Amino acid sequence: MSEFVEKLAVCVERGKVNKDAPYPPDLKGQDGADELAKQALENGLKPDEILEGCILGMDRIGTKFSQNKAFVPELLMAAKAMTAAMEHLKPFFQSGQVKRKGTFVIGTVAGDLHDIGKNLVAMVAEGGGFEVIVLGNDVSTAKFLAAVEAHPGCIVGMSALLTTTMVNMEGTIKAIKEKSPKTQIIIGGAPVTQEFAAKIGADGYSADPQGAVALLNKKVA
Ligand code: B1M
Repeated sequence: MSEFVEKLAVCVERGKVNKDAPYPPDLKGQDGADELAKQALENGLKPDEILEGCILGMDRIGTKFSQNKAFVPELLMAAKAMTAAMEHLKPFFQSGQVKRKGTFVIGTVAGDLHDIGKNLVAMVAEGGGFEVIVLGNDVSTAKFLAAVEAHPGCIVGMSALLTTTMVNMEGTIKAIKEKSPKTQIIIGGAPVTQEFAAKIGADGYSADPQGAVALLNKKVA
């Protein structure tokens, strides 16, 4: 791995957005993900190598988060740093030169306004190399169905934070499977369990964002 890629991975993991960013204090004044991604391209690194560095950094922070060794603000800063680097890669994604691993459509189910956890999953999935379509919260079955139609081959993610809304997942899964039996659906959220996921016909369950990305990786392998 090139020095740039490792440095970029460290910036994403530590949430170092750019040179001016005061966070994290021990990296103050040093180049961040923004400058490093730009320099890497100028030095002839391939865009997918740069993406690899970002994915590595997100993977490291995501794993720490799963192990309770990192917390929500650190994950948010990592996502911000990753976004800064990805800005430089945008033209390569748009031209098709760099390919995403797959498309992940995610939303919080109908009746549920909680969206912090879902947003974290979305950020880590993007950091894991997926194109992520965020449908928002209180997402109706019709909206999930429209997204599945608009993004053929996508994997669907559903989040719920309330015991009263997690039950809505079942009907949405049923409707998606009826229309598009091959669509893979993964679910999560504080009250959701593996047992519940199996009972309602979901194709996977994860308790945290990193686990969700591991599921996505398995599904596109
Ligand atoms: Co609400 N709320 N809330 N709330 N709220 C809870 C969830 C609650 C546990 C609080 C409590 O009573 N102790 C309780 C639910 C009880 C239950 O059903 N068992 C509750 C309630 C009752 C309510 C209202 C009904 C309150 C009322 O109005 N009487 C109401 C419902 C509104 C609605 O949705 N229709 C309500 C409203 C709200 C706010 C709008 C004020 C606000 C949400 C703001 C927002 O999201 N923009 C809010 C908040 C913030 C919370 C708490 C405090 C925090 C939730 C959160 O963001 N956690 C929460 C209590 C708590 O958790 N301490 C509570 C942090 C987040 C990172 O974790 O979302 O679990 P989480 O996501 C995790 C994992 O679950 C996982 O990854 C994330 C990162 O680790 N994950 C996935 C999530 N989705 C995943 C999907 C995956 C995989 C993993 O694959 C697809």
